[in-house]
Amino acid sequence: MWFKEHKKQILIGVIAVLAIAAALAVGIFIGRGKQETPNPTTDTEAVTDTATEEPDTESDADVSQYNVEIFTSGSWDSNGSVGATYNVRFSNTSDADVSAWYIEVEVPEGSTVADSWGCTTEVKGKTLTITAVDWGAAVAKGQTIEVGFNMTTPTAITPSISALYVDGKKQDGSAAATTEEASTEEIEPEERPEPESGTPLENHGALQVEGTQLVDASGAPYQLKGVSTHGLAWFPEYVNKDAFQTIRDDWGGNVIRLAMYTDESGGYCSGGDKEQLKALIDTGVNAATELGMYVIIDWHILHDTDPKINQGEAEKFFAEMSAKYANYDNVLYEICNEPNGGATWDGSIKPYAETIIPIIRKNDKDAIIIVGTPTWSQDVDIVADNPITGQENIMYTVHFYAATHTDNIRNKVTYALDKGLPIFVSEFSLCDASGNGANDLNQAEKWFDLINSNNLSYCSWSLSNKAETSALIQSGCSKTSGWEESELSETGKWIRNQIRGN
Ligand code: DCB
Repeated sequence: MWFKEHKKQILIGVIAVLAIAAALAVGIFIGRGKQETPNPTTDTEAVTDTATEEPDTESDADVSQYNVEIFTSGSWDSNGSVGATYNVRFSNTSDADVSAWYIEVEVPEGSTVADSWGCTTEVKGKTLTITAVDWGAAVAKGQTIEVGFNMTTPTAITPSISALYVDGKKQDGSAAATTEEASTEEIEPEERPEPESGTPLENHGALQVEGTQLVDASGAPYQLKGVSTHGLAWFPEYVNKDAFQTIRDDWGGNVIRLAMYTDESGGYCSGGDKEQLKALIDTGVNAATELGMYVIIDWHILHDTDPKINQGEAEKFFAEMSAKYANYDNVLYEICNEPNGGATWDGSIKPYAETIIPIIRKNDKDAIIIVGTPTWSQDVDIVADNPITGQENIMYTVHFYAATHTDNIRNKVTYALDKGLPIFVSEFSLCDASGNGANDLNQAEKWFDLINSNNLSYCSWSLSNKAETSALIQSGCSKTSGWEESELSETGKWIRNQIRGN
């Protein structure tokens, strides 16, 4: 990445090149080394990682810089394993305040964290993610903060920091490498198949967001109505053109959402076959395109509660998708299905979105990008108080399961719309939040009053015959397209009527 900027700078002028050369010469790009433990009473070595942002080559010689180190301050034997207290010291030597930061540290498999202060921790495989929270998260310029935790490891370790993220931006040398890897200049944009004439896409073209409203190429309000697949890895047979055509012609739908789980079994980041999953997306995108339907590529986080947990993979994935489908006016990107657990808007989701959006924008200047919201995509009120700024064509998800989510979530939607937040109902069903249990059609009606009176777009969960209430196809029916009404579940019949406007 910085190499490209070099090239650009060379074109811009010798002075800028000299400035960068000077900056690199003093080592501001990346420094990494060891230093003495800051606590003389400890017996373990301290490791310092210095990570700096790229020099700001555009305006002045303003160089942001952070210094992060991790060191132990005491260890003990813990039934043959090693327990230790770890401190993470973050110095904000940049000239701007920091509001969120986290680091990744390589640890041996089987490491467990007992308690922490000023941060939360999560061990996944060999990666320990330490996220500053509460008093640890905001670090004013010039300030140093120390957070800590106790961890048990199978063997004694000298921890070292592999990545630093500040306000959603990766800061260390590997960041350049990751971005370089995620660079998609060698990906040829796929040629878009011509949609049939008279299709939704032919009639409405590239969509945009105006205020809270989705509008078509002519600026007229437009509502997307359709279905979401179940997990692509679990129900790949429904990703076919005939199925989508049934949704278009028999149901009156104009959008299909392709749900790709990231962390459940067979997920993109949890052992799933990446090439196979991308091939399914390609099948789905091209089928929808030939039918002139809109299609959402959904990075379906769920078990991985916080989008930043698999952020590195998401960066590469969306770089690749947006390069490949740059010529497709009908592709929408949904970048994090349902953040939950401890994932907050300010601390995780917004910084994540502010990283992913520019990656997509690099290839696709105006695609609709749909951003998940806290608490399984329910807290649109929180987002409305602090939306992403400086970006166009961004929408935010509200998801509901009518037997669980009622007035209080609808009130959030009304509040958010009043504040000007564009909302997309990219997933919902009529039953409870597990995707199962009895439907509450009374609550579902209330939801659709709200949806239709505000012209909100929606996708119903899910196009599958799984033996659960939210599946649109009866579990006894194995047809993967061309369903008779009698082959639809109670949910399927109700949703079909809704989309048809009956
Ligand atoms: C969402 C998820 C979606 C999930 C449905 C129903 O989760 F985005 O992935 O789908 O809503 O729960 C279910 C499938 C099951 C599958 C399971 C995998 O229907 O067949 O086995 O995913 O985990 C929500 C939505 C809301 C809430 C909780 C969940 N909530 N959740 O409000 O508590 O925990 O899955």
